[in-house]
Amino acid sequence: MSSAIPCPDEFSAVPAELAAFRPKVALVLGSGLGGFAEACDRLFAVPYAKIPGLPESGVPGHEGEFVGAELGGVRILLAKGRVHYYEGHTPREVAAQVRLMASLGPEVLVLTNAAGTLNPHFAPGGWMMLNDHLNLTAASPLSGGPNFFDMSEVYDARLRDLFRGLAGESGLALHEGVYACVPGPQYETPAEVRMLRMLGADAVGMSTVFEAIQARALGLRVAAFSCLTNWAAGVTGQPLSHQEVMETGRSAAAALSVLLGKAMAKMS
Ligand code: 8IG
Repeated sequence: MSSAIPCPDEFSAVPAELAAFRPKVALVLGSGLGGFAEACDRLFAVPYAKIPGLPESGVPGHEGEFVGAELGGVRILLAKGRVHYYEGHTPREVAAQVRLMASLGPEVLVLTNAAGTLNPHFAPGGWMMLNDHLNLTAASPLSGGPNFFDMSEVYDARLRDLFRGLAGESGLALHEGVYACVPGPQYETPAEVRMLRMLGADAVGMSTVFEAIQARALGLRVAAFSCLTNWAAGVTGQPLSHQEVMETGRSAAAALSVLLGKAMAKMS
């Protein structure tokens, strides 16, 4: 059990309900995945805007609130919405949400995102569990320390075993692969997509990696999932739309809810 990390001075006034909550699991919901919250028994909600020190998002589909809830009899803290590097926030600001959640003492952080698929065997509409990442932003939330942090197992192998087993039992096709994080905000050119495939990436997106780095540096065990919403540019010749991303996310959220619900009691 990881002990609660003292809430850093950067959050001067955390609303009482949130400050007193002791989640076992923290979960960040990405684009279009906010619907997951409906699968949980909601205890309270706190809009990000009520938490001084937390940056605010302006992207549609990122509602911007913490929800304290129960799922499978386990306390879970949901972060509905995140801020992104491409909005002009620093990597440290992007990871502020994780530092706040970590201060409440969860053992596990589950990160979700919407991403483009680069792997011809991973069709849109499916889920990919991250087994590693490529940080292609040339930036880090740990700038200034801790330095030389070990990154040999960012995405916890035991959690991956757990999720792989549960997905198999429930007939959910769960791919596993490498997520490349790019700065954005624009999508890739076809040449960039070819480059990413040569580098060994299976999916590409603009989030998650700073949060995973921050969480590991604070001693949390991390699992992460990409909802594959589109073929990356140039794979099919179709242009990408944010609308399509949101719709695919909503229907795929149900499948992940089932998986997380089953995993909840076993994540220790
Ligand atoms: I959803 O194809 C989603 N996010 N960079 N490329 C990048 N980010 C994405 C993509 C994509 N799809």
